[in-house]
Amino acid sequence: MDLWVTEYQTPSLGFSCKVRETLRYEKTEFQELSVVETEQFGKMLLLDGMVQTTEQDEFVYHEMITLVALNSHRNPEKVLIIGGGDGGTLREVVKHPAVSQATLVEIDERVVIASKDFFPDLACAFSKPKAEVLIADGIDYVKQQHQSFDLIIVDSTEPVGPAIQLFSREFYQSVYDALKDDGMLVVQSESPFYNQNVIKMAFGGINQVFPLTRLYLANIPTYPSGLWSFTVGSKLYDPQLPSCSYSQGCKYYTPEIHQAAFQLPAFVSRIIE
Ligand code: AG3
Repeated sequence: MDLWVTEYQTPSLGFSCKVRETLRYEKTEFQELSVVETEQFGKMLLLDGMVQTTEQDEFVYHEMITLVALNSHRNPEKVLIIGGGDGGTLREVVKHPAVSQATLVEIDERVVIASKDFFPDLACAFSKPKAEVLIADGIDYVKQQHQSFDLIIVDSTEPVGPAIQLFSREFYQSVYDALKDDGMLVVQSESPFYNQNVIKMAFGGINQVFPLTRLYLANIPTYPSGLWSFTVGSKLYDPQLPSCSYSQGCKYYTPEIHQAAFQLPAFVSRIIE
């Protein structure tokens, strides 16, 4: 038996991993969810055929989507995570000493359940005292909040299916209103090689709403092209300037990486000009 899983990253490019075992395959109310055990990256979670996380490289994404903002906001006490049902982002947030409460709002409970069943290193966050997990629509949840959070992190899938509105200007405006006066927003904004339109949409939308918008990069081997972008919108603090160097137990993030991540290749700068 030669079993492989392939994500079609573009219509003419596939990323394939040899599979030892299929651990779960289901159609949830919102999407198609699979968990496979790969030879190369350990267990892998896919939603609608797109790699979300793997045991071997999850640390890059989860450290980088959290620590850049957590270490540049002066007092990130209350944090909201939209999506991120696997728990990896939540794990990094609750570890940070400045955080006193982290709320995760995930639309699809089956993702949380898959994580509890197969990814103990991610799901460990759910039971931490600082963590609150809600199964709800993040867009509706954010609309009901007013100046309640220091930091909001959007750990979404690609802008297809339930996630599409998470890349709209209207949503960024509700996030702005849900943040305190010195609040920050971080979103995952896809690959500069294959998803330039998504970067333009995220960066452009955030830039219309927030006084300060910045893009930074990280290397994630299982995501399309391996080069991944994040966009920050900030009301006050410059995300490029860390005020705290917390990086305990990190495998990717360092204070130097924090600075370096904002140095953009010329073709990436041009996308957001
Ligand atoms: N969320 C972003 C995954 C995007 C990957 N895209 C792809 N494979 N085409 C990851 C969730 C991890 N907590």
